[in-house]
Amino acid sequence: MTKSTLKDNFLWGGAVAAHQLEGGYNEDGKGLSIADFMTLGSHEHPRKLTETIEEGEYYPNHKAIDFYHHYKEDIALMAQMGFKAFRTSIAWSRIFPNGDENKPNEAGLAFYDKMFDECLKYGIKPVVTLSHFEMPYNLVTNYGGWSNRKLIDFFARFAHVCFERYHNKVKYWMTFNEINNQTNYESDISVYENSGVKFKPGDNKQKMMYQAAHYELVASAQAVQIGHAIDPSMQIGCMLAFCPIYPASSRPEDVLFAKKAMDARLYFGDVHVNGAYPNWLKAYFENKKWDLDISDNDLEILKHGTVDYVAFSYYMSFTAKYTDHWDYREFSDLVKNPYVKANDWGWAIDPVGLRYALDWMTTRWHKPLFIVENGLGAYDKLTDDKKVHDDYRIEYLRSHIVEMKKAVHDDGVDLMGYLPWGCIDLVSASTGEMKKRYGFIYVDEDDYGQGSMKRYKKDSFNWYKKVIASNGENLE
Ligand code: BGP
Repeated sequence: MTKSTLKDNFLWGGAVAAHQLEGGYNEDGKGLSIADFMTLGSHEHPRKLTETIEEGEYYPNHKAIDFYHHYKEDIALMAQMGFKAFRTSIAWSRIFPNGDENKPNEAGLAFYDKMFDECLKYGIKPVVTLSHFEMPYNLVTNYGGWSNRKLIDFFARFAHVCFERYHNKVKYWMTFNEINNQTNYESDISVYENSGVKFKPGDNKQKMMYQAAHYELVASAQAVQIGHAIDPSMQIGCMLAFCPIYPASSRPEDVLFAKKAMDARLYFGDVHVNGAYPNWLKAYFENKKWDLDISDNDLEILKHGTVDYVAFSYYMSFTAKYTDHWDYREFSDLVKNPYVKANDWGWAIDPVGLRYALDWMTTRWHKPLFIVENGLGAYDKLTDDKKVHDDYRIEYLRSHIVEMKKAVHDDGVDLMGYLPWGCIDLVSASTGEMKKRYGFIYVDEDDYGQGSMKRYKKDSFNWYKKVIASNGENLE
């Protein structure tokens, strides 16, 4: 047999997040999280962020796919596919229902013990995100989310409890999911999901975003130090949403603008990896004359809490055009790329962009990389004989794996693993829909939580099983 491109211990598997699949939103002492206040939306109508749980509204994360009660069955299916790793998050409000308590909720901790044990039983390594769009809601109402410095301590306590409790079971961690998504600060939902910050009219959104992000970066660096002190064998990474931003043309202004737009979206990685803000951003803050709360002690913490690896999601690329300002705005500066197609939600399908991402990050950060999300959201049809013929998903994943292998083989990228998003169908983060499906496993449930909740293997299930068994050599 020829040697495969990917290393022998390459982590094949899949990824999910607690609030998008667990359900059980108020069971065993769980507190309400920000996701519990997000209604069902669609591609056309954004999800509403309500102040209370309103009658007559549907909140899809309350039930999700009820993994809280189905986890054994679901993990058994993942084991059948040959998963080496399973990425999920720990719902912060299961452990600290209000976020600001001194003592954790034992029932919440016990759930993750059982769930991780179930993974380990099959040799599946848990890969865990500490904060994935699901902070306790009390931290929003009583503290203003991450606009408040106090959250650094609350997060440190949460991280400490998780590392202490699970360090023998979980070796791969990430601090904040897609921490850089909030650079899209014109979108209320992005900043709310990342930071629990709700804007009021007249707020300087951009400044508030940088402040909240700073506290998160400090909290992340602190968590890395806490984790390493508890158990140096734990690998603690950051997690970025990587969307290459191509220039719309070879016009020098477009090229420079696209570069600056990428810097703005990815400076988080510079801070996580280098332990310091990049020069351009220091200059930017100075020129803005903002009175940001960034202390010398914070900068020390950043310096000593650099990450072990960089994890990232990759779904799509963007293309940007310079107009009359150098501040990149996701809402107004993006243009359609004529060279790539898009899915039904308008997300560009660009496998070459994945190789670009891997190459770009390796050149810039020289760290091991971990693909912890990638996939195609699509409408699936369950046939009368309970099959799902999702050849479009197979094609999407295959083409991305081909480019991923080129990045390893031709560009020398140090890649830890590949964990496609939503390995089992779950609630969409952006729209709250069930019908935007990613899974290898179909869950019989509609947007309103109706259905048998039965699980069915899609065609992609057997395909992915072969991919894993051959360590990525058999993609047919
Ligand atoms: C990322 C999030 C995930 C996930 C994924 C797909 O931004 O980290 O939580 O949901 O995107 O997005 P969506 O669910 O909106 O299709």
